[in-house]
Amino acid sequence: MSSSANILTSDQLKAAVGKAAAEYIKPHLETDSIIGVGTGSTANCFIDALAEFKHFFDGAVASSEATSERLKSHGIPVYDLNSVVELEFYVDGADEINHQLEMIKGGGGALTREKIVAAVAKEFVCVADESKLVEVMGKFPLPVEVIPMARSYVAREMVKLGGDPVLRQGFVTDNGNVILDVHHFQMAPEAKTAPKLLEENVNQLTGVVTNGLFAIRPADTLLLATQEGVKTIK
Ligand code: ABF
Repeated sequence: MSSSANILTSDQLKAAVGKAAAEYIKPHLETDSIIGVGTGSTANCFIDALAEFKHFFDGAVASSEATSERLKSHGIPVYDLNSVVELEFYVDGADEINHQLEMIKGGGGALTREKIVAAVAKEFVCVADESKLVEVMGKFPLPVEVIPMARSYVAREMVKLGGDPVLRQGFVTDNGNVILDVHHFQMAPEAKTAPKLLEENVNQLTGVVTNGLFAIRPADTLLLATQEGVKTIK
């Protein structure tokens, strides 16, 4: 048998980390607990694993319509964030994450709702496979959610900041806005486009709803699926 037979596929890594996240939060669940749940294929694996424990907690807040549907299909009640005071955990994937646990998110277009739910949660648990862990972020284009009438203005400002914006074609967010995917930002710690600074500067532009950098509020915990197993990084 060749050694490649033992290499886990991307789907197997996602399934492993989804299960690990459900097990990570399980000891903290109370019958009245509400969990924040993210969007994407890794978050979907978490939802599927969480369903096994659905009798140990009350319900969830979803970061997208797609997640809401998936939670409901498992019989997990979905709450509006405005009716919830506290979320112990928010579990979600990322497009890139660095060693400071700062992330680029929003490849799936749900960045604004993801950032809102994350803001309420006490602990942000990022679930990712090892392909997402990088030294310097920026290879993955930074998603920026923009009010439609501000699209061209914000695109010109992105160019001034050194980025290369591309309108995500045929895509409207759950909030009725458009996404600019901004390429070529180099987010080295000493750069003018270092993650926290860039997050702040892009968010200050009129017409920007939010951007996909999660650096001001990074993840608290990274569950990283590797070929050697799931690692917990704080
Ligand atoms: C969400 O899902 C996003 O913020 C990110 O864009 C994406 C990652 O998706 P996947 O887990 O499918 O790679 O968490």
